[in-house]
Amino acid sequence: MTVDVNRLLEELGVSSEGMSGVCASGFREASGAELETLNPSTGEVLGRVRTAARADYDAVVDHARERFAAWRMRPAPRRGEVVRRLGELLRQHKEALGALVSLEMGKILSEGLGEVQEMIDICDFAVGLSRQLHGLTMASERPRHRMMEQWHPLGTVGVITAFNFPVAVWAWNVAIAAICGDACVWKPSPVTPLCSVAVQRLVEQAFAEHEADGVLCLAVGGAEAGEWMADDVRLPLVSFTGSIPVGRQVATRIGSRLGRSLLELGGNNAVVVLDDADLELAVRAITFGAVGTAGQRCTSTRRVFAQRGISGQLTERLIAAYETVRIGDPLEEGTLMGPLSTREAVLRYEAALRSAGEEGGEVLWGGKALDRPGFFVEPALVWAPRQHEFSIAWKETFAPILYLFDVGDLDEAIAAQNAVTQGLSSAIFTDSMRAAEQFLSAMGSDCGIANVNIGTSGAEIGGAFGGEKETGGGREAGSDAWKAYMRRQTCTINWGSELPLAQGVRFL
Ligand code: UN1
Repeated sequence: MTVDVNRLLEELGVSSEGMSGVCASGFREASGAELETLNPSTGEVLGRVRTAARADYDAVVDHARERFAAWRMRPAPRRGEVVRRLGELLRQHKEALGALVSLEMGKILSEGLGEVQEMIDICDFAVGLSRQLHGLTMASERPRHRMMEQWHPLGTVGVITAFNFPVAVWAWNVAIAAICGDACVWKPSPVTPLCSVAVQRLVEQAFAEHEADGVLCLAVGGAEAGEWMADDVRLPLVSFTGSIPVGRQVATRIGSRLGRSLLELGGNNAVVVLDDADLELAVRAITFGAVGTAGQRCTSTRRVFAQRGISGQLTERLIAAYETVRIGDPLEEGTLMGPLSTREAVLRYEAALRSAGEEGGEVLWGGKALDRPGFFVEPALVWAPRQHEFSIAWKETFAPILYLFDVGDLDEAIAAQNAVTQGLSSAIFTDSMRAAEQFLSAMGSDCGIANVNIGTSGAEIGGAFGGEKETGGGREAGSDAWKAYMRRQTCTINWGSELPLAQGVRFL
């Protein structure tokens, strides 16, 4: 299907003429090197975006910091009104933005639209939350004293996002940070700059209408711009979504200046399938988890631990499901798997499958790059030997490769699942209440997300999203994840006429 990128950009308010001149932020033209973005379905150039040079980046951060001074004094429910407007604009432009995500990132249209829906949902959530940034009142041990905590805006937040969710992860961070009273500077992935420019145009419209322009800024750039942010003492918090190796570097740099980091790094997510599982559900969930988004979600299913009684049947049914997966143009109706995002990703896919073969894995389905333009591969199902003898399964390969392991029982499955260094998402398929509860218990899954009878990917925004161990420990989106974007202040007020000291200390 031919979708004209210029038409999409125009619908989103971005003039294609100006593309080479954008975009540090609305108020300033960028002057850094030009970035080429490719259509992963064809390998052809989709557009060019000028990156922020160091001077542009510095000006953008200073600008956002100036705007923060006023923004933090706007009452939170009034800040919510601006985010509500952004949500309305996203609703209006859902089709065009969803299609642009599909075109530039390569996920199928229904997932592109789903990603924009996730943005709309988090805006709605943030609007409600803007009236609920509650603190506690604590009982003071001293007479005629009151203790309370309050939450204040933190400052200007750096948000570094990945190519695989080029717009939704930004929204999780920024919709919440904005109602919390923070200003933000966004550095998107250099693989998907057009998506970020389009979102920034909608942001500028919503925020200008409410006299809040410049609160949310954009600085397009590559790894170097990420380092500027990590080292930048003007940014009290940097939220980073990306790989574990890069996250380690980012966290180390932020840590050395004693800044705060919010990390959402890789996963190596497993599904446990017990003998009593509803295989219909398990097969659909595993196929979506492993093949959906071409295996490029941090929540993608990478490992399956199947109990021996059903492992043969499960494997057969997975092969049958994989046979029906149509690979192709992500914008075409009926396609279930688009391309990988880059040529390098195809090489990493091939290298992982070579290692799997060398270590005794057997490819049961797929496993080859497609001989056509663009970065297409087949989804791969790999029968794997024991996990501790199969080192490739300990790493996250951002591609549709699924390793299938046999296990004897639930304890063995949980131990194998938890053995890896990542800890993002996990799932169990069982009809046994006891097994499900054990999986969710303190001796169960060690991941930030643990599901029963649904897969590892596709979390809703209402929960806190993130994971343990090398996944980085950060939590974004719903629940009380907003606290990461604010500073907590504990206040004790003496309304009496004496000065009793705490802990019974006597002095003077
Ligand atoms: C990511 O891959 O970085 O749970 C985020 C999911 C999506 C978000 C994934 N809601 O799969």
